[in-house]
Amino acid sequence: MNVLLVHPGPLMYTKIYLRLEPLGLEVVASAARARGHRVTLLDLQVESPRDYVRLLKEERPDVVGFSCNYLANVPEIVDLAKLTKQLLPTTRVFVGGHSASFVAGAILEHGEGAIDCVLKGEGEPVIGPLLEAIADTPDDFSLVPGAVTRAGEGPAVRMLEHLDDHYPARDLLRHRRKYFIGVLDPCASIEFTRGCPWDCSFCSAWTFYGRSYRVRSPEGIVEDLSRVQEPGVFIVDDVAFIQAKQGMAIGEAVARRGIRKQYYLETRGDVLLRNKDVFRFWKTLGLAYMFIGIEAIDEEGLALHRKRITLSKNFEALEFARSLGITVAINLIADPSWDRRRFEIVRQWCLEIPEIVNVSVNTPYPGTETWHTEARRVTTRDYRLYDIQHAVLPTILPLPEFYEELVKTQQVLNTKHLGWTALKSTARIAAGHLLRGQTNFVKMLWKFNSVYNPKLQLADHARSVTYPMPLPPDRVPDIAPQLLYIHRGQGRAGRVLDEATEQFVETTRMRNTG
Ligand code: B12
Ligand code: SF4
Repeated sequence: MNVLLVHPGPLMYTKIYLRLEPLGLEVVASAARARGHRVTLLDLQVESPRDYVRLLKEERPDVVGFSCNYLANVPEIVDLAKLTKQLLPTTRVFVGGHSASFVAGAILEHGEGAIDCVLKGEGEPVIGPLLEAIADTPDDFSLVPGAVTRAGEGPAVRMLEHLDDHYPARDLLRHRRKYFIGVLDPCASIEFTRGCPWDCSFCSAWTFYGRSYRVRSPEGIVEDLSRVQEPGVFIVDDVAFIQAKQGMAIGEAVARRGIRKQYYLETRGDVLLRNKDVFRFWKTLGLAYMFIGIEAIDEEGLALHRKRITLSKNFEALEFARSLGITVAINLIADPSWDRRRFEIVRQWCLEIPEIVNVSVNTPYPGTETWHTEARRVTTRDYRLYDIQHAVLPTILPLPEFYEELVKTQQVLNTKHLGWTALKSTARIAAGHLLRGQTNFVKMLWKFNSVYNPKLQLADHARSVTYPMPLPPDRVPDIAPQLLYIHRGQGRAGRVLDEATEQFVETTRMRNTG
């Protein structure tokens, strides 16, 4: 079959700091190709809706599949699906990905018949069966695992058996030089592990994968890395190097193969402290950037997000990360309960530390525990505002003041790490990029004020809402994980962790529970 896979356009975040290849779609494309299908891939982060229409007319695909990892992209995807059916009425349209899995029924409703199916869960094991079902019985996908149609839900989602089975189809992207993160310009993405064994209340990474944790083999990873052309590599794992043994094994395989890249990764403070040798080793292999989800600078905030880590451990982790001599970025979650004083305290703290501080807004997402506890308080049902840059819960400060304070706090990052200050300290790197025709990093330095603007953020709340997001049916006082999971939780059996690491996860998990 002739298949077109599409990643939707950028959200606020990707307009400045980074833009990454749609890795999920690339592995789905790879699995479809392995079954003999012809695949075209379009990334609307770097191409325009006009390119999409042109491709539809040129390719006349039998099937169009959209990737919906981000809730904020739902309206855009629904509109594109409707446009697709207008132009090519017999083309089958489906949607997959992280967020689509949690709001499958609503997406079908919004589509009013333009979306034939939402495919829940991991795409690799089911894309083949779906395409074959479309070829055989174009109006009935009811036997495809994870398929949700207006007629009902198919058999349970299927989990990929071996992460090494599909290498991302990186060759399908036409503008690979547009992907970057900070000075890693251009930058590719790679996955070492999948899933997270923790269960933070604001996060849906664990509910999607049923708290499983799977690893790729060092050989598979090295093979994948050796195919990457870009000098920068973003490791997309939720928490990198949870298991020291695996981190070391991958590192040794990379060193043996003589691969030299610059890496970005994200991890937890306690994992960093537990596996210091792994991170030191990776520094020698090219680890350049690290992101730590600190989330709060007080114990109360950490408990609220059920982060299972103490403040002192987080600060110790920051000290260690600094000692590695790499660029460290951290995230803090701004709560709608913050008043001016609280913002000021956080701002001062951000100014005092050398790290890049990213401030996001506490947002209950479908698929998280907070969605079930907080959803009735939401002030908007506009999907587009669920991008962790807008307030969707009632704020203590009047909303215009909340945004003023938020952007003022985010401005610290702009002052410290963007604009001329950044150019001075990275002049040689920037000049090198420009000589090679790479402009993403340099352009990023002056974009902050055009994207982060309290007035624009406030105005976003006044837009009319064509597709209102549904709320959960009833308040559930005790949310059983089974109600949240997309892939069924299999307990320890679903986690490839040695005994000591499993214990470490459980100890940190139990900390802070009442
Ligand atoms: C890497 C990553 C990013 C990258 C973006 C990469 C990209 N271009 O897509 C960056 C760093 C830019 C990013 C940014 C953001 N992210 Co992010 N990100 C992730 C992360 C850690 C991994 C995604 C990944 O690449 N996984 C590996 C690939 C192989 O898996 P995958 O993409 O999920 O694809 C699989 C399935 O979803 C499915 N699938 C996907 N697409 C399709 C399509 C079809 C047709 C089918 C059948 C199946 C299918 O099959 C794939 C293979 O199994 C996830 C967490 C997670 N564990 O999923 C968060 C996550 C997706 N991000 C999240 C958020 C909130 C954001 C931000 C809004 C804010 C932020 N600061 O993080 C921004 C906005 C980004 C934007 N669109 O502009 C949330 C999503 C919340 C939500 N419900 O919307 C997640 C779940 C993190 C979390 N713990 O809450 N992110
Ligand atoms: S440790 Fe990170 S990825 Fe894992 S559940 Fe918590 S926030 Fe999500």
